[in-house]
Amino acid sequence: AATVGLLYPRESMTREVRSLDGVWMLVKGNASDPLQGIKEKWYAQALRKTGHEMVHMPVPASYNDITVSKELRDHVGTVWYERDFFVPHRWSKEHQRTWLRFGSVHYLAMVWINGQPAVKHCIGHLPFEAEVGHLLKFGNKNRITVMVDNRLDNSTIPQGEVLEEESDTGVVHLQSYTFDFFNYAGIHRSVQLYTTPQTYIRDIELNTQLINKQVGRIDYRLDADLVEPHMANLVLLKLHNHLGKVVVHQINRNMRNGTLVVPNVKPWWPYLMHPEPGYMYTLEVQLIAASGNETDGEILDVYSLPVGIRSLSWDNNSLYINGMPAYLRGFGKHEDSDLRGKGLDNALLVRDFNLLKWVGANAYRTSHYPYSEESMQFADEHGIMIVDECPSVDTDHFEPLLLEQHMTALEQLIHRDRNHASVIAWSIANEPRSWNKYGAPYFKSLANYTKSIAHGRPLTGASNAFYPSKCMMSQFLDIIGINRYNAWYHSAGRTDMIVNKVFEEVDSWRQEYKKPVILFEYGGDALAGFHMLPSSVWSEDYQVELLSKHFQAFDKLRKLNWFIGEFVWNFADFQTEQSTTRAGGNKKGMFTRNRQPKSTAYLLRQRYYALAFKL
Ligand code: GCB
Repeated sequence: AATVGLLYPRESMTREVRSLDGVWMLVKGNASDPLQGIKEKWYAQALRKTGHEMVHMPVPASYNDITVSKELRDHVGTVWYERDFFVPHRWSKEHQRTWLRFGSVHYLAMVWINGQPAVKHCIGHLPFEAEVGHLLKFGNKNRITVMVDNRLDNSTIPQGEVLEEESDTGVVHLQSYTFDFFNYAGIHRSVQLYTTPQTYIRDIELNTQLINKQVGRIDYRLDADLVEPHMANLVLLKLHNHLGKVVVHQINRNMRNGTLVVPNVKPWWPYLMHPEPGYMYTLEVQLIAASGNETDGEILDVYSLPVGIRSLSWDNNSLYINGMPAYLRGFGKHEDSDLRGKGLDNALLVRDFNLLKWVGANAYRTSHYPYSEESMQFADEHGIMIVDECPSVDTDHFEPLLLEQHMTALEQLIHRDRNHASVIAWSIANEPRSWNKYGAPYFKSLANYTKSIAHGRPLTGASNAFYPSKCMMSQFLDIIGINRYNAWYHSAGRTDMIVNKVFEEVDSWRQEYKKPVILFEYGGDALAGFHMLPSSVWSEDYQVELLSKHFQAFDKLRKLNWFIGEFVWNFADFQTEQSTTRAGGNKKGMFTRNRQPKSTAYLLRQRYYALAFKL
C-alpha cells in the first residue's frame, strides 16, 4: 500500500510534539530462539518481570557499541526496548488525535503500548507512525515496548544470511553480509508523540519551478482528513520569506491542489553556485471552518513546511539547476560515529555540514540507505545537493519478494523526501550483482515503477560491473553512476596506473549509454598519522597521491561536458564488520571517524574551491 501521512512532526497552534528520546531499558533476546519474547509475550508486562538482565540504552543510538559486551555488539536476533511515559490530560480532548512516530528503527520493529500492538515496520532508515490515542491512558503512566530484529536474509533490503556455526560453547548464529559497513541496529532516530486535531492536514506534496528569473511557482497537492462535525471548507496558504514576512497568500476552496505564483523569487541554489545558497521559504497551511463566504472562521489545523524554489532538469549530457549545468563536488558518506553507531546525533550532524562547507563540497550521496530527515532539512538550508539512495546494496538473487521490498523501500523514500529542494536524484541501488541474467527484468520493473513516482527527479545508481555492457541496471537510468578503485583493489601501489585507466573506463560507460556520468566512488584507505615516503598503501601520503592522480583524469573528462560529478569514497572513516582487509574499520575517509582532517581533506578543499570558483 502507498505511504500516506508521515509529515515531519512540527509544533503549531494546533499541534503539540513530545519527545520520547532519552535513556530506555533494554533486554537482549535469546540468540538461539529470537522469537522467545513474542511466544512468552514479554510486551504484556514490564520487562523487569521477565527476570532477564536489563541494561540502560540511549535512544536514539545503535545498541551495539554502548556496553562492554561482545555478545550485545555482535548479537544476531531480537532485542527489547522499554520505557514509561506520561501523556497529559488535555490530549484526551474530543476532536484530538495522538500519534506515535519513529524516525527509524533498524531492521524490523514491533511496537506495543501498554501491552497492545501499536505499529510495526521493516527495512530500517525510514519513518513510520500510527495513531495511538485508543491505547493511551491520559493523565497517567504508560509503557512502550519495542522489539527490534537485526537479522538480514535473502528477501531483506539489504540482503544477508544468518549462519549456524560451532563455537567452544556450542552452536552460535552469525550474520553474514557482503557490504562492508557494520550492521548497526536499534532505535536509530527520534521517537515522538504528537497531536493533531481530528480534522487535520495529513499530507502535502510540492513541486517547484522557476518560470523566469523573477517569478517562481509552487504547485501543491493537499491531503486533509476532514471529519464531521469539524469540517474545514477552506484552506489558507501563506508563503513566508526567511524573515517571516508573508510574500504570497491564497485562499483555496477546492481543498486539494493549486498553484502559488511567487514574484521577486529568491531561488534555491547549491552551495557556492550563488552568494545566497539554500534559500528557504516557509509554506504555512491552515485548515479553516468558515461560514458562508467569510474567510475568517475557526482555524482547525496549521502546518508549516520549509520550501526551496528551484527548477531541476536533465538531458543526455547534464543536470541543470535553475537552467544552469551543475558539476557535483561530492562525497559518499555514512551515518556512523563512535559509540552512537548509526544513531542520530545533532553534534555530529552540525559538524558534518560545517566540514562539507569547509571543504567546498556541494553534494553527497546517501550511501547506502536513506539518511535522517534532519540531515535532509540541513541539506536544503545549506545548499547541499543530495543523491538520495535507497537501502539496496550488493543485491543478488533477484526474487519477486525482494523486488516487492525494493519497490516499497523506494516508494517510502520518495514519499518522505519528495519535497526537499536538495534532492536532485534517486539512486535505486549500489553495486547490484547485476551481471546475473535475472538482473535485467528485475531492474526494468524497478526502474519503470520508480519513474512513475519519481516526482521530477532523474534515476541513478552506482554500478561496479567490470564492463559497461555487463551491467543490467544502467540501461534504465537517466544518470550513469560508477564505482572504481584503481590503484587500490586493482594494481595496489601503482599510482602510475590511474590517469589513463580512469579516463578510459569512464569514457567507455559514456560510449555505451550516452548519458551523463558520475564517478560515485574512488579512493583508498589511509591510517590517520601514518606516513611513508615514498608513498605506500595505507599511508596518508599514498591517499594524497591517489586522489591527485584521479583529479588529473577528472580534468580531462570535464572537458567532455557529460562528466558531471566526482564523489570521493568516503567523507569519514567508518565502522565495518571485523575482517583482515579492514583496519579497525574502513579508513577511506578524508576525515577520521571523529571528524578531524587527514592530509587529503586539505587537498580536496583546494580542488573543490578551485572548481567552484573556476580557478
Ligand atoms: C564499494 C562499496 C562501499 C565500500 C567500498 C570499499 O564499492 O560500494 O560500500 O565501502 O567499496 O571501501 O570497499
